[in-house]
Amino acid sequence: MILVGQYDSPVTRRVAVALHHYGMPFSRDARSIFADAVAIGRISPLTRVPALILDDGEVLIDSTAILDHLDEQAGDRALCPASGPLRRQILQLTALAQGTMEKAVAVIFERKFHPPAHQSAAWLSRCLGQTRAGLDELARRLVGPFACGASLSHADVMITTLIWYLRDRMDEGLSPVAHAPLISLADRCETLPAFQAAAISEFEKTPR
Ligand SMILES: N[C@@H](CCC(=O)N[C@@H](CS)C(=O)NCC(=O)O)C(=O)O
Repeated sequence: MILVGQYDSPVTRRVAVALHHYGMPFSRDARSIFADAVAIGRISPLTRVPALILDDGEVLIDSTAILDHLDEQAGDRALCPASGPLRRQILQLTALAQGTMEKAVAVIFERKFHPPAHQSAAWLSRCLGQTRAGLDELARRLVGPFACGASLSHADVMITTLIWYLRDRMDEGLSPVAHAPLISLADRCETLPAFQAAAISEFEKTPR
């Protein structure tokens, strides 16, 4: 399998963490969605990452759909049970963290693609508010010791890759006080072998 995408993409990194956690061998295509947009667009029609190229050449897109396939292969080791209330809880918390990432990305892309005079203050303020609301709600819903209880799940992975992204890219949004439980969960997860194996190399950190 080939995982397409750089690890500064929280959704790409969450697939990588799951692959390492499941012990599934894979190689990387770490070309950039910006510098290598044409090449990435040939693999992934929306020019977005992650994509996962399976051994028979089939290309899967979208982290949630990719993980759905990997979880099926992982069986009992899956980071989300196949059914039941815990599955619902994990999927909801993961969706909240993923949605929070999308609102942060909207802020970062507005600033990246528009010079300050052309940026919409109303849009930035809305997206920043949504980012903060997502973080507040995530902090409120954490169960402990992991996000949804006793074991690591996709929710922990998405929260951890999100926190890395926010710390790297935005000076506002993440509060060391209000969001302390999220930060300490992420710091703990970052020490686990699957996260360390998916560490972010210097070359894949987009300059601010
Ligand atoms: N829902 C998708 C989101 C994918 C996504 O937005 N990826 C970003 C990187 S974090 C991307 O490739 N953006 C490039 C673009 O939208 O032009 C997933 O979970 O895989």
